[in-house]
Order: sequence, then structure tokens, then C-alpha cells
Amino acid sequence: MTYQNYSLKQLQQIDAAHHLHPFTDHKELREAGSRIITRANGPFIYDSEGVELLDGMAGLWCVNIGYGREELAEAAYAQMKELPYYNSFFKCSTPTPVLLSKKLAEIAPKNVNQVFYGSSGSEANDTALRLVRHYWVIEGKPEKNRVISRKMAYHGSTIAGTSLGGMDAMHKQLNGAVPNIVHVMMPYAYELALPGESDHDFGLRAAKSVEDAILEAGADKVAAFIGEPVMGAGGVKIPPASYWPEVQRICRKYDVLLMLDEVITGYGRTGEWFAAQTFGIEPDTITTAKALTSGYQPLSALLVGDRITSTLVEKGGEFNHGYTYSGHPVACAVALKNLEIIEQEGLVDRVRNETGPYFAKALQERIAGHDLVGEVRSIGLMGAIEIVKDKATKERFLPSGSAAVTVRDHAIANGMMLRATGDTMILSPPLIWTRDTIDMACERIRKALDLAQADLRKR
Ligand code: PXG
Repeated sequence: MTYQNYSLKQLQQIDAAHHLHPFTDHKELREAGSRIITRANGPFIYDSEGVELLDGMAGLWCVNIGYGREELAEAAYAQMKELPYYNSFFKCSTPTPVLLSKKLAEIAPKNVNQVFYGSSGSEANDTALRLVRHYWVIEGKPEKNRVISRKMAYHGSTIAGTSLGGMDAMHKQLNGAVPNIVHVMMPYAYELALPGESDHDFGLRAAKSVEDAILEAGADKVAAFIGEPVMGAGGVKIPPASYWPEVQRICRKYDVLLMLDEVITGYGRTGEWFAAQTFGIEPDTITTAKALTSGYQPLSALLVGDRITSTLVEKGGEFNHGYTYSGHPVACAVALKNLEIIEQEGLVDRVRNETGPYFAKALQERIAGHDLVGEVRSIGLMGAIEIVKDKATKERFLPSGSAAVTVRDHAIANGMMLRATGDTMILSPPLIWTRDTIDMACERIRKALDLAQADLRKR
């Protein structure tokens, strides 16, 4: 029986009875009922009632080539018929992860040439943490096992992912994190820059907090620093240009590995294949997932730099780590086709030269001036809108986070799917957006802001 035989009410009831959703207050969901998305095409998603929404989030930061790409379905179908599964343990391999690894080495920063596969970003970060700690053990420095991360970082929901991440609400529920991970300040000038401090100086100060943490622990105790080039789930926090080169300089000075989590920024979002290239740095590991397949299949790729792989190969022996689905042939076939489409359609260049700059200008000219908006910022095709009560003082509405939810609800009611995190609205659209799509989004967001303002004034 297909879902079409069920009414919306029935699906919602079954969902409530049997399905525990991620990051959800289950009591609240049972009262409200879920919105059931049934199909999608290009930049639009459609719910079970036929309502069309412009998807400002590319699913969950992943559907970079948009919906309805038959070539990806065909690539999966062909691979499933020929070889649906075989593992890459025990000296075996299958063709698609081999070819995908070659492709990834071609597009990654030049010091990064090898790939370890998983099925999710969280798994890839678990692999990354295990790998860097293992690296220092085989280098004869097992005491070098601490990792520095940032407050508000998001690195996934497994125990290692949550521990690496800096979300307080998640840590509280962990009730015991992976030890030896510390969190320093985030590079978030809007709230953390001092009065009169330039962006440049703020970026250097935020990087200095990494150096302070290294010195506090002792450089001989620190394995690595991990960060999202642009913090995503934490609110599209874009560091000043001075930040990443300085963090890299500090890591090199103290012989600390640099781990980038590009689960959101990888595969074109910032106008280069990887944000490492946008910010001009050469990390030792790059965690990627999401847009690697544009979300059409679950797949992650931990890209590993030459420094780590040469030690691993020369001195490592067996690395006792791997997943049933490491290098899944169907997921890798879909990834290959996805990257081919991104290349053929020139989507990365388009973000860098055309849609990214147009998106930035549209947000500045049409959204930044609104009374509810404290700041807009963007890089490539990811953007944020800070919702405030008072533009001059940056005072927020209370309770915290409620104003952004009001804006989001009006946006959805007006055909625009976007996400609220704290008091920040987030945009991370498919890279196929054109100037027209950006115009449409701005119109709908502007309307949502007007309606939210009327509501918030009544409170
Ligand atoms: N790293 C980063 C930077 C992420 O954004 C992960 C790791 C984990 O990936 P998986 O595939 O295990 O989910 C992510 C995932 C949100 C939201 O609400 C963001 C993510 C996942 C779920 C929700 O913005 N990012």
C-alpha cells in the first residue's frame, strides 16, 4: 500500500504513534502534528496538501543541485542492478568509491589526497577524532590527545559529535562527554566584538583564544583544533578574513593538526569547492557529507591530508575502524553523478561570480533596512538575518528565540521555508537558485518580517 491511500490525519496519527523525530519535543509534536512533505521539484517542496514552498534551506543544507534530478535516480538504479552492495574491508573495493576518491582528491586542497567514507557527517567526525588521536599515538606522542573546538559549534549528534560540538543543550543531555575536548570563543563579531573593535582585530582576538587554550593545556598535550569554516547550525557565523589564516598559523606554530568540518560548506556553498579554498587554508582533515550527494543518498567523506596519511601508511599498521557502509557503491555512484552535474552546470563558479554576490546585495538592499533586522550577512549562498527588538542597541525580544520562530512561521505561511536558530534566521538554498529565485525569496521574507512585526508589537 502506498502513502496515497492514507489521509493527512491518518499519516500524522501514525507518525505520532511510532516515529521519534530528531531534535523534537515529542509532546509538542503530538499536539501539533507534523507537516508531511511528499514531493519536490527544482527549488520547491510540496506538502501532502499540495502547498508549494520555496526551500530556503536546501533540505537541511544539502540539496545543492535541487530536487527532481532524474540522472541521480538513474545512477542509483544502474548501480543497484549491477552491484547493490559490497564492502571495502578485507582488501576489497568496488569501482565507484575508487573513482569518487580520485575525483575528491582532484577538487580538494592540494595537500589532501585520500578519503575515508561513512554514511553521515557525525560518523565522519567520529572517524576524524579517532584518526587524529591515532596519528599522535603512532607518532610516539600519545599524550597529545586534546582537541580544541568552539562554543556553539555543531559537529553531529553521536557521542563524539556532540562532545566535539559546543551546544550547551546537547552537552547537558550527554551526561558525560568524550574527555579532553575544550571549547573556545566563536568568531561572531555581531555579538562579541568590543565597541570600536575592527572586524580584522576581532578575528585576530578570536584566533588568539585558540592559542590561549593551547598554552593552557601545553602544546605537547594538544592533538588538533576543529572548526566549521562558517558555523552553520550555530547561526551562519562568518569569521572575519583575518581569522582562519591566523588559526592556521597558530596550529602550525604549536604542531597542532587543523581539522575543518565542511559538512555544510563543502561542495560549492561558499563559491569554491571547499571553504578551505575560500579562506586560503590547508587543513589536515576535511569532514564532508550532505551536498556530496546533494542529499539523494546518505554518504560522508572524510578527506585526509598527506601528513596524516603518510604516517598512517608508513607506521600505522591496521587502523581498527570502519563502517559496514564505508564506500557504499550506490551512494558513491550518486555522488559521482552529483559532482558531474555541479561541474557541468558551473554551479560553483556561478555562486562565486553571480548568485552569491547578487544574494548578498539583495539581502543588504531589501532586508537589512527592516526594523526587525539587526544585521544581514552572507557568504556564497549561505546567509543569516539577525532578528532584534532594537537595531541600535541590538536588544532582542523575550523570550529568547521566540521572535525568529514568529518570522519563520509567517515565512512558511507565505510560501518560504527557512530556519530559525536562536534569534537568527538562516538561509542556505540550493545552488541552482537564480536571480529570480533570490528576488522571490526576498519578497516572501520581507512580507514575513512585516507580519511578524505586527504580531510582536502586540505583545
Ligand atoms: N558537522 C556539521 C558542520 C553539520 O552541520 C554534522 C556535522 C553532522 O552531520 P549528520 O549527517 O550526521 O547530521 C552537521 C549536520 C540544523 C541541522 O538544524 C544541521 C545539521 C544536522 C541537522 C540539523 O541546522 N548539520
